[in-house]
Formats: sequence, C-alpha cells, structure tokens
Amino acid sequence: MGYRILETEDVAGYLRERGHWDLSDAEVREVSDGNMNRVFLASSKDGTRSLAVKQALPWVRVAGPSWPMSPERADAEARAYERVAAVAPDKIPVIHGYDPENYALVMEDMSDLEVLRTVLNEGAPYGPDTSARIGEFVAQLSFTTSDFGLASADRKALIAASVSPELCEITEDVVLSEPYIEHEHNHWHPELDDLAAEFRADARLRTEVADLRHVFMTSAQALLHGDLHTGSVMVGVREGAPVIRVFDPEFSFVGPIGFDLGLYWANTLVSQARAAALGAESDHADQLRLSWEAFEAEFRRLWPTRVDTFFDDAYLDRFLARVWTESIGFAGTEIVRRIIGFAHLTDLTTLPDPVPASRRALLLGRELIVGRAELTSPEDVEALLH
Ligand code: SR1
Ligand code: MG
Repeated sequence: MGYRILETEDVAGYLRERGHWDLSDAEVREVSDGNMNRVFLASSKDGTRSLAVKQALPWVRVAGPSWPMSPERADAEARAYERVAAVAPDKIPVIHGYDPENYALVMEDMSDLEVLRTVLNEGAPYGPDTSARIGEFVAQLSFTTSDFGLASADRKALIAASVSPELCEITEDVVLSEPYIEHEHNHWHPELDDLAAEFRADARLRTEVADLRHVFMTSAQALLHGDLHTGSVMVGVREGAPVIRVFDPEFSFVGPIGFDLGLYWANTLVSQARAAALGAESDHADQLRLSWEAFEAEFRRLWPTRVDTFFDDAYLDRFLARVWTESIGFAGTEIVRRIIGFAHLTDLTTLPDPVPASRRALLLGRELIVGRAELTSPEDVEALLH
C-alpha cells in the first residue's frame, strides 16, 4: 500500500505532525459519507478551532478492497481546488494543505453547513442563489481553463497534468455504458424490471449514449469538477449571508463542460421528481434554467477577456449551443444511472414508494438523451416535466 491510512485516533497527532496546530489533544470523529473516501473532523476541546481531514483509500470506500482504486485521485482533487481557488475562491472550502505522500487534504471544517441533497430531501427549497452560484462556478472554472482563458501551450500542460484515467473510467463505465448492458454493478427496484430491460434493448438509446460517451472521452474543453451532483455542494448561512461550497472534485479532468452542468441538472430534476411524488410545492423545476442562465451570463461576461480573438462572437454562440445540447444529454445519462445503474440517490430511495417517481425520471432521462437536439431551451425541458 505504501502510505499511512489514518484512523480516528491518528488524526490529532497527524495534524500536529503536519504543523496544522499544536493541540496536545482534540476531539476527532469520522464523518465519511461519499462513495470513495474517508473524512474526519477534528476540533479543539473548547470548540474554537476545527479542521477536516479527507484521505483517499486505495479502494472505493463503499465497496472495500474488492474494488481497488488508486489514491492518486486525491492529487486530482488538490489540483482542482488550486485552480478553482484562483478564480472562484468563495465557492470552495479553504484548503489548508495537501499531503501527497499520504493522499490527505486538510481543509475547512464545513460541519456548520449542510449537504444540498440532504436539505432538499428534508423539503427545503434551493433558494434564490444556489443554482446561480453553481452556474457561475462552472463558467468561472471552465472559461479560465479552456482555450479561451489559457494560452495554447498552457492548456496542453493543463491537459497533460490533469489526465485521470482511473476516475474517468469509472464514469465511462458506471454513467456512460453499464446501465445499458447487463452488468453486476447495476441494480434497480424489481418493479422497474421492464424499463431496465427496455433500456438495454433500445438500440437508438445506446447509440446516443455512445455518442455522449465519446464526447466525454475526447472533448478536452476545460477542467471539470467531474462529479457535480447535489451531494457535492454544501449550503448554509454564515454571519447572515448565504454560503455555498462546492467540494469533492476528485473526478476532475479536462473534459466537456456539459458534463458538469448535466450532472447538476440531473440531480435537480431528480429532486423535483421527489418533491412531485410527495405532492410538495417546490422551486426545483426552476433550477436548470437558473444555473444555465448564470453559466451563460458569466461565460459571456468573461468572453471579452479571451486570449485568442480568432474565436469570434458568432463562434461563442455556436459553442454555447453545443455545451447546452451536450449538458442535456449528460443530464439524461446521470438520471438513468442513478436509478438502474450504480450509486442510487436518496432523493428517490427514501420515498415511501420510489417506483412511480423513478419510472417518470427514467423516461425523462431517456428523452433528454435521445431528444437533446430538439430541446433547445430550459422551457423545452420544463415542458417535458409537465
Ligand atoms: C465507484 S464510484 C460511484 C460514484 O460515486 C462518485 O460519487 C461518482 O458519482 C461515481 O460515479
Ligand atoms: Mg464525491
């Protein structure tokens, strides 16, 4: 294994050794929640100082050693945080240090905030700002790491430094192929047997997913977060002002911008399916539009700063239209995999009866994939929801 796997009892000493603080003792608890890594929170006894430690294990945490995974994903995460810190520091946690020998990040304790998915599952709204901030986040990260924001040679260096084969392969498998074939990772509610079989037999759907998969594999547009679902966003209020923190960019690589937008959109649409199933009033159906509008506005705001003016204004329109269409397609694939593939969403699994909402979401996902060329505006998507 070659590195030190931290346990709860090691964390206080580790923070001391790394020079993060001089406390002789601290209260430490493990708060691991995601599929991949371990996270610890350490705080001083008087509660005035606290830090989070995130460490990549040499396997997928929820699967255990039977699914080995290089801990170098933590390098990708640290690199992504560094990039975002330069352009959107208010939208990520403060990073206090990265230890590449032990694949451990020491960062801001965000335990006063809540995971967006959890908040939504409890019935709260997104609120007026959340999706706009996410759209801005994607625009700021993607513009500044694209050929519009970086000189050609710097871009090539970024692409080379950000290559992340194992993590990309997870996405190519669990999101962009496995749900459409027989695979041991796939599972679903037994009352979805018919739709799962129909999706596996749907040649047109498969070709469209193949097209999106190839875009994911080849379209090196910009540095992505790579896993921008509502479980990768913390929200809350600090000193009376709304706070948002996008975290967990370990799937980061240089890929198609629409993958980040599409993942977020899929998760907003699934949250909407949950609210509708519960008969709850919600603002969830607006979030795709709000994030797209903020993304587009911020990208257009940055456009005059582009480093290569051979890309003219008409090209910007064409480029954004392509990003839109690909985002819609990727949103469809994320919805489908979250219901009949690997890594399901609590939005649906915790419903008293997950079946009707899951069926509707699956059909919506398929429509987004196969009909993406005809869906040219947020209103077109909204019409599908009704
Ligand atoms: C094996 S990892 C499965 C999923 O968890 C991560 O959060 C990504 O979404 C990945 O697809
Ligand atoms: Mg994650």
